[in-house]
Formats: sequence, structure tokens, C-alpha cells
Amino acid sequence: MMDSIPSETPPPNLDELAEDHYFKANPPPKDLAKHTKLAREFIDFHAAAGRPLVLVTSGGTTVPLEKQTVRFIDNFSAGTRGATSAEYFLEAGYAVLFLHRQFSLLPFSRHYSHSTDCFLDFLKEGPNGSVVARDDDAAKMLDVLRKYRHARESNRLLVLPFVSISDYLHELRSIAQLMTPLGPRGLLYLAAAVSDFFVPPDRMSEHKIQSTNAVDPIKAATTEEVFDNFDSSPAVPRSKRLVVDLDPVPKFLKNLVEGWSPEGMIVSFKLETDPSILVHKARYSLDRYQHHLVIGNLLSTRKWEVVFVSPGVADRWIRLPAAGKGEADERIDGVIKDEPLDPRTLPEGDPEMEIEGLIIPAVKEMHDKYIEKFVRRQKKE
Ligand code: 9Z3
Repeated sequence: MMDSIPSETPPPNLDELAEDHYFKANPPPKDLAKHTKLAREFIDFHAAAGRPLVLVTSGGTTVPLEKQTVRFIDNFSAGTRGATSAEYFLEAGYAVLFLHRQFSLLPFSRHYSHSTDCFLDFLKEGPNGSVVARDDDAAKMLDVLRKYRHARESNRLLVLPFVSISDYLHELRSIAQLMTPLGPRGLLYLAAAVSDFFVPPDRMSEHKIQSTNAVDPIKAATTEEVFDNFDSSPAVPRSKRLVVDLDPVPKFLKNLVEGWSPEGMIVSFKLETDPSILVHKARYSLDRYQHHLVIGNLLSTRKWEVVFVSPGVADRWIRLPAAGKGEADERIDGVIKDEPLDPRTLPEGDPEMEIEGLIIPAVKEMHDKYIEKFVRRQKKE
């Protein structure tokens, strides 16, 4: 007897399976529904106006060690890149959805927070019991205030917070999907410092991890499970050690490019500390995820230079000019460099210049071309 011919079932898509598993296993942040409602209204408003909209992600993502989180792992990012970029995007005519780590730097208020000064140092007593800006700070504050008011009053800026890595991924997925009506006018600018490792929920303690075994007998008596994440090394008493065993966070950039936001332009950042691998890693990420631009930066020089890595073109370094040099280009002291700067001999720059002031116009130029190409292709079809 002949075997029946099996019906043609497509092979399972491993990226989709990993996505499904991750988002089912890791609970969404409690405000996700509230945030998606705000994001939908904001996106639809700007999509209807035909305005470009950028999702800027910013700040570090925490890795909780306990479900009722007392302790977590964090990273260095204060959100400077994201908050500063958001201001330049607004200046370039974008609406900005700013998805940031709670309490990290925010556009506009960043000029007066997290600095060595307290914001009260910018103020003085004015006439009739009023409070006004100090003379030295007034002009700049007025400028920042006007830009901030304009962004708010024209509904150009929506600010949404996240805390943990799983909050971030849930928010990113939902917002990216909501950006569909923008088509190519949607830009995703992923500057958040995303953790590569996490504790999966099935290995995460519900309660605060104990540093002694004082409660073990109570737990044993009540037959409650005792959380166990300790190394069994006999050299150090078991009760004094905490061994943290982290899984890799699944890479969702491919899902983002192919599924969540297939028409938007996607810009990711690549952070390294070793200059000899930066460009290679950026190119690798681009090849692997097939998105549109990777901006590489080194921890030690990130405020002075970045490298643009995009498909089919040579790497492009963008640097702040040395003080007094005026023109910002790929040149430092007349020497064209296509290698990273030496962090020990960074040039004295103009303190008023920010590298995001060079990055955003360059990204916008690429985005404009991307939109044009998309529209041309659509007309042909
Ligand atoms: C960056 O590389 C950002 O530029 C910084 C900004 C985090 C260095 P600050 O907040 O720092 O201004 O102090 N962000 C992306 C780093 C990242 O996590 N990339 C991931 C990856 O390379 C995900 S796309 O795999």
C-alpha cells in the first residue's frame, strides 16, 4: 500500500516561536494597556497629518533577580543619547515618542537635572515673592522652555517609561506594531542600553533572596519551596554566597524588522568597549538583522564620535570638531581618520556642541531618501 503524501506544512519559524515563548513567559508591565492607548492616539494623530514620527528608546534596562524585586542588575546608561537625540528630532520636524527608563534623562529637563547642580541653583527670588531664573541662566532657560512648550502644545512629544528588560521588550513590540499606519514615515531609533542577559521567570525567586539560611527550617516545616540559586562550592559557606546564573535575552531585532515594523526605517546602536571589534560587530548586526543603519559607539568616546554602518556603503565616522575648527566633518586637525579616536587624547571640543546635533541631521537625510525610495517603488507597482 502506498503511503499517503504528507500535506505541505511550512517549517516552523524559529524566531516567531522564540517570540511567542518569551512574551508568554514574561509578564507585561502593568501599564502596558494604558501606554498603548496613549501611543495609538499619538501615532494616529501624526500619521493622519503625514508627519514623520520617531520612536526613540533611551536609558538602561534592569534585570530583576526577584519577582518581588528588591535587587536587580543595571547598566551605566543615564539616557543622555536618547534625551538629546529627541530634542534634535523635534527640531528636525519629527513627532517623538520617547520610550525611556523611568527616572533617566528626559528631553529639555535634562539641562537641569542629573547635573552636579541642583535645579534650585538656577533660580532666584524675584519681585513680589515670585521665583525667576538667575541672570546667567535666563537666556538659555527661556530658549529651552519655549522649545519644550512648543513640543507639548503641538502634541509632538509623548513620554513613556519602562523599568525592566521585559517591560522594555513588551513596550517596544506593542509600539512598533502600532506604528504601521506611518508606513515609511515611521523611524525607530533604538538607543536604549538593552541588557543581553536576564533571569527567566521559571528560575526567579518570588521573594527577596535570603543571605542566611535562618528561615529554611520554617520553610521546610510549611513545605514551601526554598528558592535555590546557590553555588555548591564547599570553599565558602553556602549560606554566604549568591551565584547569579543568567540566560541570554532572545534577539528580537529580526522580529522587529520582519514582523513588528516591516515598513519603518530601523536604526540600532551598537555599544562596545574594545575599539578593534566595534565596526565588525556593527556590520555583523546589520547583516544578521537586515535593517537600515547601525550606529556604532565606544563607551569611552561616545560623546565625541560614532560610526554609521549601513548596507552597500562605506563606514562613515561622525565626529565633533576640535575647538575652534568650526566645520564638523570626518576630519580632526586636518587628518582624515577612519579609526576610533584615542580616548586618552580626546580633542577639546566646543562645550555647546553635542554630537547628536550631527547624528540627527545625518539620520534624517537617510530617512528622507528611504521615504522617497519607498514612495517611488509604490508608484511603480
Ligand atoms: C547605545 O549604544 C547608546 O549610544 C548608549 C548611550 C547606551 C551608549 P548614554 O545613555 O549612552 O548616553 O550614557 N545604545 C545601544 C546599546 C545596545 O544595547 N545595543 C544592543 C546591541 O548592540 C541592542 S540594539 O545588541
